[in-house]
Amino acid sequence: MNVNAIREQFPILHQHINEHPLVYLDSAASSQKPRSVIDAMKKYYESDNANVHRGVHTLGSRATDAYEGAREKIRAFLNAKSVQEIIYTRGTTTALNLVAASYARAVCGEGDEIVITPMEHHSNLIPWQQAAKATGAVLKYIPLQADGTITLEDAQRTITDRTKIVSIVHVSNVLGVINPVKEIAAVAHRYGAVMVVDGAQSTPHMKVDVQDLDCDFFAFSGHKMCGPTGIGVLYGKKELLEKMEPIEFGGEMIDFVDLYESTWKELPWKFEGGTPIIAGAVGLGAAIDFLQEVGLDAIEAHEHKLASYAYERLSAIAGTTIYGPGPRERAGLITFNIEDVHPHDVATVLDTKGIAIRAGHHCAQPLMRWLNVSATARASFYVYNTEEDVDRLADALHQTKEFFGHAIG
Ligand code: 7TS
Repeated sequence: MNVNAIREQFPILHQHINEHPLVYLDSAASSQKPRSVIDAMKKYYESDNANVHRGVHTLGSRATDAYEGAREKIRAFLNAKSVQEIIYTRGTTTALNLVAASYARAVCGEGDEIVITPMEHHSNLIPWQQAAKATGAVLKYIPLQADGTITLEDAQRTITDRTKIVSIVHVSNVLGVINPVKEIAAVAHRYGAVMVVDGAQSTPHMKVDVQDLDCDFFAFSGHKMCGPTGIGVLYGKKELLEKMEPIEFGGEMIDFVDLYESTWKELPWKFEGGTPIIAGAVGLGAAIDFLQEVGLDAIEAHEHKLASYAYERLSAIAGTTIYGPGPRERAGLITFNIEDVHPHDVATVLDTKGIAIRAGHHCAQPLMRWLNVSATARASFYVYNTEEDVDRLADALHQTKEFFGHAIG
């Protein structure tokens, strides 16, 4: 993988921030976009823009072809059986809310169980809290080990024949933990439960095969994988989606409407009420082309190397705590704190040196409480980052520590 050639394709990276060359280490929040994605969206607006699924005019069919063509790219990317299993959403949050609002409310009753973990992003936690409150179901947690991982044994102990839904993050946005979702799906299925996977942090960084995982639902966001904001996907097994009711009603999703009754279009459109995010779908299709050209295996290996190097350099800074498992078992991000320096101060000082990291609770407040912190700093890596970026981060952290050390002392 030629990182310099890849960097050339990302216009945003070639600028100075606060008089330093930009080092972007916040891709877990949102990734940057290659020129091919920006150009595909520009071309769509400049030459093909129209509404989809209605016009008989040429632009209408071009827009429909672009929108549906991107769906086929997504199907192939995930190795789903059918494009009917690919529902466009606004992102992971909307995708998970759809499952919680439609599927969970239909299948859960008093005393049934929904199983998640304490490492979930709020997007894979609050929708289940709400569904549990609405149905009388019980929300149960697979406990975390000391290093933030979960074990299959604990999953087996937590999932029972009252469990209707298991919903787990594939890769944690805080701990970098990669969860054994395929094995947990097998346990869920043994008890007749469905397996939902939050793939927001895995899909951009590793090969995902929904048939191999045998998950029932899988959610992800375009903007974390070189695509635009405002577009994401819910994959669902056709037999489940067919039984589910839409949660949004209106144009685009109907078959026949009468004064008191209406019927829905077939999959996937019954879940896509209203004029969809057409340019977003086009951009996501271009992002998938880009990722496949580089190769997901190469991307994963590159990030693993960077994260391992960052782990080594950051562990060498006295007073630094790194959260989550060791470098061998983690994805491409490092969440950490420096003793006696608030993570917001760390991020602010780093910004003065042109380095963008995230600080805060990372939309995982229960996990912050488990870690016994109110916030952390996080550096996350992607296809365009280099070892030099890691060096800049580590050097800047040394300086931050000295700066605050002197200030406190
Ligand atoms: N699930 C996980 C694991 C995530 O990391 C995120 C976003 C979401 C769900 C929600 O995705 P959205 O596209 O619907 O917002 N995570 C982060 C983050 O770590 N920093 O900013 C956003």
